[in-house]
Amino acid sequence: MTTIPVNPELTSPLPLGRKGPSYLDISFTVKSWLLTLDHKRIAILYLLSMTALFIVGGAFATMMRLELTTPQGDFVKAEAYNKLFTMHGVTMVFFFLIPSVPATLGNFLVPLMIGARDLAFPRINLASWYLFIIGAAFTLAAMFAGGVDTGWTFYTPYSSVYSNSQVALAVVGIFITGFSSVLTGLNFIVTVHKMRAPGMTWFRLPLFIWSNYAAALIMVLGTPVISITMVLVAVERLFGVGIFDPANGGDPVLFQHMFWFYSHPAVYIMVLPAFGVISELMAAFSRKPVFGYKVVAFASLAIALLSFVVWGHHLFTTGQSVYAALVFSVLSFLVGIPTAIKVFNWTFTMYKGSVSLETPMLFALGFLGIFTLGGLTGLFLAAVGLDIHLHDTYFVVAHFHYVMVGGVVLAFMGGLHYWWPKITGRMYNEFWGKMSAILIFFGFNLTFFPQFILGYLGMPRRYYAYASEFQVLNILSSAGASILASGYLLPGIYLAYSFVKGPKAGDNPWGAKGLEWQTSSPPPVENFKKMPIVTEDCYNYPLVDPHDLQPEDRLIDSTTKDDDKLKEQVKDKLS
Ligand code: HEM
Ligand SMILES: [Cu+2]
Repeated sequence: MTTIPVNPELTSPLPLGRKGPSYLDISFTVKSWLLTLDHKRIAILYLLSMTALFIVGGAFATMMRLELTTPQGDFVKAEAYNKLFTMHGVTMVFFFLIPSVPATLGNFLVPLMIGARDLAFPRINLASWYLFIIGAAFTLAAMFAGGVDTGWTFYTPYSSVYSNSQVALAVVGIFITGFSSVLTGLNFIVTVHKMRAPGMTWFRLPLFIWSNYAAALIMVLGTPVISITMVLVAVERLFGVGIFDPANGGDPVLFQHMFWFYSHPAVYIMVLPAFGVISELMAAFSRKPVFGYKVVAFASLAIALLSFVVWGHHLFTTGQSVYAALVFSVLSFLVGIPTAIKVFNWTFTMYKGSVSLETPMLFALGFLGIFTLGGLTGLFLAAVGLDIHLHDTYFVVAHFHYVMVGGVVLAFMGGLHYWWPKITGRMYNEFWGKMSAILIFFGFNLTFFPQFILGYLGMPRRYYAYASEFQVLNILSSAGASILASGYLLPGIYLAYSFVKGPKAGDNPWGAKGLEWQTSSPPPVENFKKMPIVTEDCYNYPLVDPHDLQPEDRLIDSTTKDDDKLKEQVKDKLS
């Protein structure tokens, strides 16, 4: 078993980490944050910067939905609209969805969950954040310098030769951010291999770790491809070398192969860590081990591998050969198998469990419904014949928002609420949390479900104006978007309030399993005061009726100075 050299000072059995400052309290200067090597602080830096970028991307979306409430272009003209949807897509995909769960929750939790004191390479972790910020700065600069109008997919030769917008700046930004992603992936892989606490065998790893590990493999193997692709676009653009432009002897479809060879797996960089969050939530709020633990773990790896061989389903309408289309279609259907296994296993986890519907679980249930619909509509698109009809319509827009925004953001919100007391040491307001989950669920469906119908009826994507027969459904969609936006804004308010004034949370407010709940909230700098030793499988829940766990039980009387009393209190709550 792997053992880690432990500072003898840290092995003294301090009671529940009440002594010694937490990672938040140790020092609060700007310098201590910007130069921190602590994975927990770096996670917070990511959380703050990604929230800001999410707001930027959201502002563009608001303007698009405003434009689309009427059939004519009243609010912005065609060119401005092209820039809006491009910048919305670029910000959301490259700077929010891809890094979101791994860089925030993953960064915070991977070391804690495996009983390590940090990631394997803390300095590289900090460097990853700086690369992310520099990349984002370049791309934002492109927006302020006049915007980009190619769509987030940068299809050539338009992007490489003909567009006169700020493509070069934007692709440089994406190129730099790619390094951040590769370094984070490497850090996770090495950490999971090398830093597990004694007794933490591979098959005792929480499923959140398995899914982040699988996503890290994709990050490391796939990201260099998109980075090279972006360099090639810039080279053709700046130096006129014929790579993708047929007028110069290039091949525009080559770009699509390279782009989707990364960008399809990338959807699993987004969604696998989200799957991991859902596994943790299902176990904790059903108080049962995840049904079929090993199958779910291997399903993550299977998804990661299969994700690399289906990119051609984005090229069905490019004149690809019938045989290629057939193979890509069949392979795409295969990805559905491990994914469906996960959905079934989460559902079985709830069966005969003691399910309690706290905010994180509401988000998880919303995820299950929305993600399943998103995945099933992927099967429609993977069927070549249907895709010829649905390609480049709003059906595709609805599909990927169901999986990515519905799936990933709901899981992210569920995870953020679940681990919030651990991250901040304080409880959020349950009533407002539930309100947010409900608003997001209804707002989301009202926004995107009409788009399935619009696409099926033939409304093309990426247009600033449309035939007037599509107006009713578009108004519904815009109305839904404003409900959705309010659902996203709420947590910004009550979580910020909780951080300052929320009631103090206990070390394990949910009575959950997992090493992260065995240290204090918020954790000390070195994560654990005592080296944890793992003696049982994860999700080994004691048989307690969770309905006995009242909201007050989630809080510990922090005024008690008596450590033994505190220990008793925690024990009572856990047994
Ligand atoms: C698991 C999460 C998934 C995510 C995050 C995801 C994401 C996306 C995205 C971003 C697009 C739009 C690309 C564009 O802008 O053109 C897309 C399109 C597509 N997706 Fe998915 N997808 C997922 C699952 C699936 C599955 C399971 C399948 C097949 C079984 C699938 C099949 C397709 C196809 C065929 C298209 C192309 C449609 C077209 O452009 O005509 N997707 N997906
Ligand atoms: Cu794909």
